[in-house]
Amino acid sequence: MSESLDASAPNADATVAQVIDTIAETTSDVRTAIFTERGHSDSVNPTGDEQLAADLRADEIFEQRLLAIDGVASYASEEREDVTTATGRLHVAVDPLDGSSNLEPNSGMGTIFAVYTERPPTSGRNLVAAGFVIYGPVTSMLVARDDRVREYLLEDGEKRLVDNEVTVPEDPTVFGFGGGVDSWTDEFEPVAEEIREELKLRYGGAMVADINQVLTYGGVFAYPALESRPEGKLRLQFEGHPMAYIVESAGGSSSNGDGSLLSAEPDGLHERTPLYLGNDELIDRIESAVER
Ligand code: AHM
Ligand code: MG
Repeated sequence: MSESLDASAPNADATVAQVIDTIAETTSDVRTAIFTERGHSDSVNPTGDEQLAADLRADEIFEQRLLAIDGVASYASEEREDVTTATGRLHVAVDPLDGSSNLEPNSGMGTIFAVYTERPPTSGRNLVAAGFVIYGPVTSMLVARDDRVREYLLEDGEKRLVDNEVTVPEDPTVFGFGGGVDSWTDEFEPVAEEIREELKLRYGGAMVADINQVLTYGGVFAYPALESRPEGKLRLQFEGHPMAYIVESAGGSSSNGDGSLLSAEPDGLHERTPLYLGNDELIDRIESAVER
């Protein structure tokens, strides 16, 4: 499922490795930003969410560190309108601080990253690697590359491998659905209700942590199309594609309600999408119910 790298790009593999190691190293600075930048900013991001000082700081840190890598041709972020370009072959898209509304209640947050062979906005089929970091009780990192997902614990920027092949467990246990029951559509509500009766609720307000529940215990995470917002809340390029790449690489499925999220091509960099991620059987059931 991952695209093979262009033979004319001999440094691409090395660049991917450098991106992953750089993100691992940068997490210490992001942890510091979470500790020191506790306030609001007076700006909103391109999708209209209020930006916290920590969102802006994390974005600056990743832009600076990732564009310093020779092979990185551009940096795109959920927190900035335009793609910043440099020279190189690979393109990195980042959600610098996912779940930042959890900053105040001191709950889980993370960083999501995606490495593309084309400059965003682009299809998920152009991904060559994706991953996320969780700033939880410990800092952990999941990396999907070459059809395999690996999990690391991070200490002082160093990666320690703890799982060489993360797979979605066969028997699903947990579900987490965003958006609020009152705002669900007539198509989603009945299948959501069925699943609610079968599985145990795990929803924390940061998809990095909620997707990691699914990877750990099996189940489903969804931020569906809403009555008031048919396009959903989460962003295809920064959240949908990388999470779909990770979950599919771990043997699960993804959908936007109309097929794999990886096949979805955004018209704009900050386009939103409904998203459904988890065990195949659950995603099939949801997709049949909500099909657009
Ligand atoms: P962010 O990237 O701006 O922090 O927002 C994304 C987060 C996701 O991690 C999470 O699943 C969702 O927003 C939670 O939204 P809600 O507060 O509506 O439950
Ligand atoms: Mg996010």
